[in-house]
Amino acid sequence: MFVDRAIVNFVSGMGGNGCMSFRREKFIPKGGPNGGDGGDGGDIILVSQTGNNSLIYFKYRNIIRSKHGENGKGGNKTGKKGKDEILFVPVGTVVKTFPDEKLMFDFSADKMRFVIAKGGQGGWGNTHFKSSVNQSPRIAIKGKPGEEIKVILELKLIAFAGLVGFPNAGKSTLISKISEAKPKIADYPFTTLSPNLGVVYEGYGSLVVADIPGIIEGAHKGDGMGLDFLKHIERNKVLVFLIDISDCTKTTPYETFKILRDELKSYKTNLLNKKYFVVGNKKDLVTEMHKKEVDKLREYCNKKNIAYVEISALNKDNLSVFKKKLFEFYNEK
Ligand SMILES: Nc1nc2c(ncn2[C@@H]2O[C@H](COP(=O)(O)OP(=O)(O)OP(=O)(O)O)[C@@H](O)[C@H]2O)c(=O)[nH]1
Ligand SMILES: [Mg+2]
Repeated sequence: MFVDRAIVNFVSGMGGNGCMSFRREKFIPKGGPNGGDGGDGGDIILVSQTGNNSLIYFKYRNIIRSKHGENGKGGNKTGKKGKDEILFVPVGTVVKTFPDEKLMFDFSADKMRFVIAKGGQGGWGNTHFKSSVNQSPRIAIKGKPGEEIKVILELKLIAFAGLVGFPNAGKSTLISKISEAKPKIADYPFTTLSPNLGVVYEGYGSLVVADIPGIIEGAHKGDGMGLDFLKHIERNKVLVFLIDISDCTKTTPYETFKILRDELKSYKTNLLNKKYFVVGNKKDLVTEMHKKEVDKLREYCNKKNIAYVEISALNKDNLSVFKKKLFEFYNEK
């Protein structure tokens, strides 16, 4: 199950009490104070981790606690510090206050640490209070309580791959077949008006794919859906050029691919430096008449060493090969 929001109470451990004690040994009639300090309570620390894609761990835990510190003991023994509770969250998690949703922390990269609740301080034992005027202090301090905080953990999805294609190419159909996403699908252009995200699983791995509104010639000047979707593409690591290979009415599949590349280039040249591969969709509809045009796109990709996969999103044909390719890119460093 994919979980992108959880409300959690964190309660860190109390500090241990300071100890009141005096040395009592044979031949030492008036031993001084020797009560040790209490140990601090354990902290609760969140750490971001790539490869972790869900907040499911937090979903059914209403309260998460760390351990209390141990009390100080005689013989100047300091109590043991309570064990820290270290919890992993996906990169892209934000911590917000409850209930007013103010941003507290943004895990924007791997291995970031945030102490969400600090353990209570251990109390001083009576040794600490010894002074020239008070040789035998009969005072020790109790450990401080830990912190208690209720927050919202939310996962901002950062899509690994973006589906780039003309309107009607089948982008929404594809994402609906490889993930739980349920975007609107229809036989007319500009069905998708804002990006849909879907999580794709393979074995133990998972990644996020974005279904982006269709791109047309002139998109970089604001035509069609305008520039909004191009902004989304900028955050994707890999671009998937999805091309309807059954459609040669206005442009051939090869020309379609070229127009898409040109649009990205006109928007921002560095978009062309992103890793990408090409997917020919609607192979079930390719007629004898257009086969040659499909060959042209495939041969071009082969020649240029661009990975090319042919699928029918609607019939789920060859989707396992498509997913495999996605994860190949994902696992590349
Ligand atoms: N025969 C066939 N039809 C498909 C295939 N994939 C998608 N379609 C159909 O193509 C039409 C457009 O599909 P969508 O998934 O809405 O296309 P889109 O790329 O998301 O379109 P926009 O959101 O408008 O950019 C729908 O009628 C789909 O049923 C396929 O592999 N084969
Ligand atoms: Mg769509």
